[in-house]
Amino acid sequence: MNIGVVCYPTFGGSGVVATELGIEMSKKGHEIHFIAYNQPVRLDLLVHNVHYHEVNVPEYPLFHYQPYELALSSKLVDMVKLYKIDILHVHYAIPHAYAAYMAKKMLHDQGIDIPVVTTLHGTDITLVGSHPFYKSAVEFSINHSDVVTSVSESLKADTLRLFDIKKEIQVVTNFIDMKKYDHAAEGVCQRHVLADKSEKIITHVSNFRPVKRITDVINIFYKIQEKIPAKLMMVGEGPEKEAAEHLVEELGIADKVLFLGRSNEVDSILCLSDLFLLPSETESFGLAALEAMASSVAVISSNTGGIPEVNIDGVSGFLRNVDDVDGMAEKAIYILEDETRLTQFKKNAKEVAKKFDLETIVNQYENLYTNAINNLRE
Ligand code: GMT
Repeated sequence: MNIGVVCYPTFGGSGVVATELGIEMSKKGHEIHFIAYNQPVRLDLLVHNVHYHEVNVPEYPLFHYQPYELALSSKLVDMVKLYKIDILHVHYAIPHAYAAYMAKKMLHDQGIDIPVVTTLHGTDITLVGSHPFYKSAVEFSINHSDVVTSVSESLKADTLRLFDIKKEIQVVTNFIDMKKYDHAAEGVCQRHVLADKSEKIITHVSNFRPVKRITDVINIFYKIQEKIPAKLMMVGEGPEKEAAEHLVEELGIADKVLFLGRSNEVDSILCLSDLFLLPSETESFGLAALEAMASSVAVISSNTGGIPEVNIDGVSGFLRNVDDVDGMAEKAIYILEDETRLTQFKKNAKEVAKKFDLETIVNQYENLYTNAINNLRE
């Protein structure tokens, strides 16, 4: 198959899922065309059947807002024709599903029919998509996709609750390449680089948006380090970073918190971590938590959205209500204070993560593409 993939090219989870799925599909012999405004961060182009096509939106004085959807839909039409793309898979509904719908209509006028698969990832439904500013267009583009998938049961339920959906939504969960996380076997985890032997390593990875409740991360860690020698690794960049840096100063823990910025070395950081913190306000899935679990890192998280489908309470870690900083800190200390208990939780985390190993999920997407193409040809 020739597959067109539209995604955000940033460090966000939807872009990561889109990129890794595309790469896996290329390993199965499919021709993959990424179409985005930048090269996706996890994309390595040294593969003959993976291509990247950039969407350009030149500035023009009349435009207060650059018409990205228009440029994207034009680019999709051109790429589908030029590379004989059989199917378009768009990740994150806004504005990708809308642009794909427009492209599909334009192509139809030229005698080309192409199916569109839309994968809903999270805030395209919850925080942003259901806002009255966008709702009608998001609802329309979901209902006009040939196939709609969501990354968790919880996100599917949210979509059905927030929109008038006429399409079936298939849950295809996010996935992980377990092989990538076999660090222990490779002996590559360099704990001593970041912390003393006596210190536990706690990690948070995100794009530091308000939804991630970054100050909760700092406050939970503050309580942990009062009881247990520990370091906190803060990985990522975003609007809440400055507030977090100030809080760290105010609490007098600057020597225990490392802001590591955006990193392509997340795997190496997780490899040396003991505990992962994800106290988000809302989270459709929590790919960052799954990556941590695959690295044998126990997770303390909120119990919102799809997180309970990933982090299992009392097994791979613990879940508490959003805002329950004390409860999350208490459970973190409970795990960290006993070496045998910590080892067990870390082991469990990896076991739970195995449920999301990529092979099954990638096959699910492949079948879904084949069916969508066949349905359109019938
Ligand atoms: O929806 C977003 O906030 C953006 C998106 C992203 O691109 O980072 O994150 C969502 O998609 C991820 C991949 O499917 C999920 O793991 C995240 O839980 C989800 N984020 C939220 O729901 C806040």
